[in-house]
Amino acid sequence: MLKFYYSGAPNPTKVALFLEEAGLPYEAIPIDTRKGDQHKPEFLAINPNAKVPAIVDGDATVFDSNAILLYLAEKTGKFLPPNTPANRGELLSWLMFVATGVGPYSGQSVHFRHYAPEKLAYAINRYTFEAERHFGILDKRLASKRYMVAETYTIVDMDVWGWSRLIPTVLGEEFWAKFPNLKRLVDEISARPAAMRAAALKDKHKFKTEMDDEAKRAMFPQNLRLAS
Ligand SMILES: N[C@@H](CCC(=O)N[C@@H](CS)C(=O)NCC(=O)O)C(=O)O
Repeated sequence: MLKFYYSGAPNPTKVALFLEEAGLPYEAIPIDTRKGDQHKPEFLAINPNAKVPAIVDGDATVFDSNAILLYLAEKTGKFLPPNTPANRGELLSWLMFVATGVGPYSGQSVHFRHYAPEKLAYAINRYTFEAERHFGILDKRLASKRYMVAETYTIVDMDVWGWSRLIPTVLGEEFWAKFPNLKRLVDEISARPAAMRAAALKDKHKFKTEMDDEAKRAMFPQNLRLAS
């Protein structure tokens, strides 16, 4: 059975959404990143980048949420737009846009707003500005389209859902008012039974919630260099 290495964070949750939507049987294996599971040799053999999500599907090992979404969609033939070069181009463009823009800027915005030891105005401004700009581009796209690519619900919508549903944490609750079209898509997907199951997956395991010294060492290893 497909092994899914996960935590309750946004990147694993979008893969959980695909697995639930597609009805693929899988074994969910918790990686508690606040306890440092991501750095264990057995997990590094699966994802040398020490992050979740990752999957092992027979002899295929895939890491990085966007790569996994594309791999699973192509393998199953599900949640892809009609197979034309134009749709394929759009699919790849928006997947890469989320992978290289929405995800990293949102992650850094969360880091500097909520976890950095100092409230650095420059960093907070830089990353909230860029995260907001990226969500604005998604919102504009969705002003004239029900879904991100073609006329159907695809892996790009799942990808967008992963981080967008956390806009209150990334930017602040008040920001929803700026992205009404994106909110419409997020609300539509969040109401799907598969999305509810994906979001609830984190409750199947007791993940550590404290951001104590052990968690900071595991998740922010750059601090060790500062301390030495
Ligand atoms: N580009 C990767 C990013 C993965 C990533 O940053 N995962 C986070 C959870 S959303 C993680 O594992 N954090 C633990 C850590 O950084 O130690 C993807 O899209 O899968």
